[in-house]
Amino acid sequence: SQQLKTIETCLFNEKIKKTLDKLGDWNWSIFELEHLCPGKSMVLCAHHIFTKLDLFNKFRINTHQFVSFFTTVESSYGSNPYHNALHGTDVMKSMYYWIKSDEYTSYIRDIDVLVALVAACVHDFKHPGTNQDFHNKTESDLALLYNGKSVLENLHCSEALRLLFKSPHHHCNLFSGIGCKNELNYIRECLADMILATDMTHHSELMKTTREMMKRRQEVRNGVCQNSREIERKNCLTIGMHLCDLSNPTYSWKDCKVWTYLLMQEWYKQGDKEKELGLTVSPMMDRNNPNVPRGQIGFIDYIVTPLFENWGSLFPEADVCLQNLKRNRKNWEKRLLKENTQPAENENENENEDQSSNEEEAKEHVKDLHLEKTASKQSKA
Ligand code: 8BR
Ligand code: ZN
Ligand code: ZN
Repeated sequence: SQQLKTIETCLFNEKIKKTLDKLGDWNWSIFELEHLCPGKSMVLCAHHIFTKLDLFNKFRINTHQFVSFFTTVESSYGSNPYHNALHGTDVMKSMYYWIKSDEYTSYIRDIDVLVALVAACVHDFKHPGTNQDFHNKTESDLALLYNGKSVLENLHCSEALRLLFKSPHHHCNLFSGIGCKNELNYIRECLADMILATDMTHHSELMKTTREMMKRRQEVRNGVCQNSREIERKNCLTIGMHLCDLSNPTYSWKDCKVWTYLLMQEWYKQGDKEKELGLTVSPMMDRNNPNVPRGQIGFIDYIVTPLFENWGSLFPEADVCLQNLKRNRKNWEKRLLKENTQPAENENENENEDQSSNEEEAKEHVKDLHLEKTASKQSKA
């Protein structure tokens, strides 16, 4: 098929090959790949990872269905500044980092590896660009459909399952090589559990489960109880997924800034809608009253650091994440100080180079996303 040929051409490109070769590093940047092949990062990353992990053979995955599935997910994800296919791909590449850890994979089975990668890709599929709170307070169809609970995550999951199992002629059924009914039911269940776990309202519950895992592991080490790996399988998957979703502050400073900038663009758009509707503007979403460094420091201190510290006591591969997190927190702190010492009217004059280059870069990226949209429209026409 044409889609397959396009992918193969990309995979022969030396620059793309070189970039993909480093995909397993925590500090690897998805933006670099996206610049080389706009709108194709997801299918290329998935192809690279599935090949490395021998998933095509292990699960008898048909290449055409593989390409159809990931190409369709990528082109129909939605073109939000933040919640778009690139974020899905980014979460998959972070999931791959944990899957490369022997300690992590000792808790899960081969089928879980496959499901975790797919779940990461689709975990924000068809995101409307506004958060759950917005849907509930505007009594949107989505809020009514899902009774105000995990409305976005239910949408992501339902749309993904529909694409996988209900697309005409099983066109996108990545799992068509799996004959066993039980195994297929397990896949569906596991996909749903992982995607629904990305709802932030489950955060404290997942933190509690992490602490229980830490305690049980200590007990296993002390010989007090039996090896608990089977009990921990689901926990590793759901917590791992939630952690990958919240990884931005643990990346390189450059990527951390770009992702934050993109999230803010999306939040300000929601803020604008709230103003239009005469609603109270949600915290952090008012473009006339930005509070980014303080918001990020709060997010790092209360959410991301505790999560990664606990996770790090289970998986030593988290060291690099914790180091980045510390540095990034310092950088936000510097910005906060600067904002507080500089009078607002001087803001533009004294704009540091760092900030403006960050925004330029992010804008450049947003442009790419629009290109991708037109490109996929053209290819459909
Ligand atoms: P989703 O990707 O499913 O939206 O989950 C991530 C959530 O974490 C965001 O919606 C947001 O509420 C919060 N968050 C904050 Br605060 N800062 C973030 C950042 N820099 N990157 C990602 N998420 C962030
Ligand atoms: Zn989400
Ligand atoms: Zn997400």
